[in-house]
Amino acid sequence: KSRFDIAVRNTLEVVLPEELSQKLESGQRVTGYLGFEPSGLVHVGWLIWMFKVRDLTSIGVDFTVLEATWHAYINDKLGGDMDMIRKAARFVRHVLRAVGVESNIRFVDAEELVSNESYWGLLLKAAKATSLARVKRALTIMGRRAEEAELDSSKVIYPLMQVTDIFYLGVDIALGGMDQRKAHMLARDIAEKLGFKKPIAVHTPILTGLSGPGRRMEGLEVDDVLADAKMSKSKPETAIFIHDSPEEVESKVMRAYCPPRVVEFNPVMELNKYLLFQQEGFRLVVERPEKYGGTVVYNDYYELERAYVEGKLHPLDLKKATAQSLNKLLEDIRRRLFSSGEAVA
Ligand code: NAL
Repeated sequence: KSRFDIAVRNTLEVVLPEELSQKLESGQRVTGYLGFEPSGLVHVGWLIWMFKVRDLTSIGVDFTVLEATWHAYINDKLGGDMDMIRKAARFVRHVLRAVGVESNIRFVDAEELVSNESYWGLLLKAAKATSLARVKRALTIMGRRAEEAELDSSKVIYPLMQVTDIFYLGVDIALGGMDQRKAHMLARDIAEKLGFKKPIAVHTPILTGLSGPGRRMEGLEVDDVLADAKMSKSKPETAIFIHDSPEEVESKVMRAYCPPRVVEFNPVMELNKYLLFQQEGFRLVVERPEKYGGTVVYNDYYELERAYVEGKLHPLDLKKATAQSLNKLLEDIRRRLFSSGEAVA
């Protein structure tokens, strides 16, 4: 596999692929980064970007992880308690290590960034180059709707901070879930005007929450649908956390939205596609009594998808097998977390 192939596997989009391949082939040092809001708990959707950080660092990208502490404060995480937010950020470092991210990585926090005096001038320049309407539309990057810009005025500053972070760190690659594309596209659009390089945006899939997409999706832009339907810590009933007990994982998967034959916004199928089948050599083993077709093994995701869409695999059987495999994956991560003595969030 080429470095490019490794960089783009399990992504939904790269803006632009040509820029990425050129950068990777240039022989120059390549930098990348991702920001996250520390919120205490880590759900399985985060494993998707963590695996991608592992991919990028494994091909030699120098990666910065931004612990977006002030951003979490603005977004009302952990009751706005900065001490808690900081602790939650440190915990995520241990999870990243347990996932196998070890080299080519450094961590910075938002407090460090904003303590630099040039940060604020940059933020004002980004604000000058951006309409209020566009900032409001970008609020989906905080998992909120545009109207929520009115809640308190710090919310309007958040998207501007995020693009400022990108310019300030001057990285080649901005990695994030698909829900972050409005920040990344904004950064790309105003970069030239402000004299910065355009970040190459790499977007990973967003897991649908366990209760399914819910509200009607007609007339909404795809990023707004994602922001609304995604698995989220702020809606705990929609999420599987890495510290959930095997019984909890099983009962959550068994209760999940999983319409027969439908793969769109089906969180159980997505767990297979974006997490389980992303592991080297993974196979999904579905154990069924002989009268229901007997045990069947799927060697790749598309085999599974075909069987599911054709109605050859019942949601209940899919759920059982998925829960079992997910528990195995989480068990490995938890074991490595425990052995580093950092099991408690
Ligand atoms: C992601 C977040 C915060 C700041 C960032 C800065 C640069 C690149 C990515 C960043 C967190 C993200 C979230 N908005 O809600 O998870």
